[in-house]
Amino acid sequence: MMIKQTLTQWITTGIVVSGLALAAPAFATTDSTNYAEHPQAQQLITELGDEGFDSAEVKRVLAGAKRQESILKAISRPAEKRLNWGEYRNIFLKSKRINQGVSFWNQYADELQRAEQTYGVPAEIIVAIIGVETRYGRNMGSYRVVDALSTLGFDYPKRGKFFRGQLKQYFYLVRDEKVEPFSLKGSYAGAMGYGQFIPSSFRSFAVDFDGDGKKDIWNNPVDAIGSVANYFSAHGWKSGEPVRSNVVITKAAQDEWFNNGLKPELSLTEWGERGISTRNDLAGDNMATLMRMESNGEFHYWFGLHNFYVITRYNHSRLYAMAVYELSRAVVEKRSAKAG
Ligand SMILES: [Ca+2]
Repeated sequence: MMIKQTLTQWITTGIVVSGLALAAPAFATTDSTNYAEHPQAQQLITELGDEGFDSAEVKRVLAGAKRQESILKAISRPAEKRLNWGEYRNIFLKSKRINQGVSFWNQYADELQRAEQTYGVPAEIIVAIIGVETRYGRNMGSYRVVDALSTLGFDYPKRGKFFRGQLKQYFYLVRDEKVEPFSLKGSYAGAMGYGQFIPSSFRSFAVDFDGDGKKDIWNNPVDAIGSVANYFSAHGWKSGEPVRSNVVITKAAQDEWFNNGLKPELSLTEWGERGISTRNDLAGDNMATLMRMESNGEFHYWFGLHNFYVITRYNHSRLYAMAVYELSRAVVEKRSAKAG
């Protein structure tokens, strides 16, 4: 039950800025990039050499990596920054994705139940993550991971350090998993497999959930299910607790109270003292963040609770977490309707 406010009543807040077309950045095209010769590659080569890697092999891989202009374009305009909630929701809450979620759940019902029992993370959240990330494995990305991480590590200064760190993790990953460095595919940001793990997440959270000795999140949905559940467990998912609640605004609210960070910063009792409460039956010591999202010219309000915050640890976006949650509910409802 959400409170709706018309767009015109709120437009003065300046929050409604969507659909702004970004001009395509003019990147130089170079076919002859040799990342092994890049000034910032030397540190990586040295570090990996010091940590026991063969420097000639590291250089061979970097020299084989290709700069991809489309990666630089894609990362500069992520959907989370271009779309409002209504537009974003429309991508992920279509009946096709909901129905495919029911099928995925039914196909892996035993494994999802085992993941729920092992990690305390509900099946529908695992299903929804894999559904939002890759449409249940149908779209896991077609870039070579080594190209994505090298392009962003060496030619995207804004986040180059982060992606060079992921590239380093990738060298460990392919060594540990005994895979050919050029063989793995992923998203433009180097996210891999059913759940789109970046290399550091793979190394920290991927599990061999079917016991065949391999952590295969690329081809094995059972390993992906266990890995997503383990990620959520490690990031503090609290079994049986709610994700969000409705909001009742009884006093004039200050603009800066809305969408003020992802981490719940006040308890429901403290929000109540500000005149913001909920109709849900929740203890006052639940921590909450106050959210306002635009859809079809209306604003929608929710409290994001602890488990909402945990979903944002997978992708630091409230739109993302909201889409995952709503897809999880839609799949539950469709599945029980079909069973009934
Ligand atoms: Ca396995």
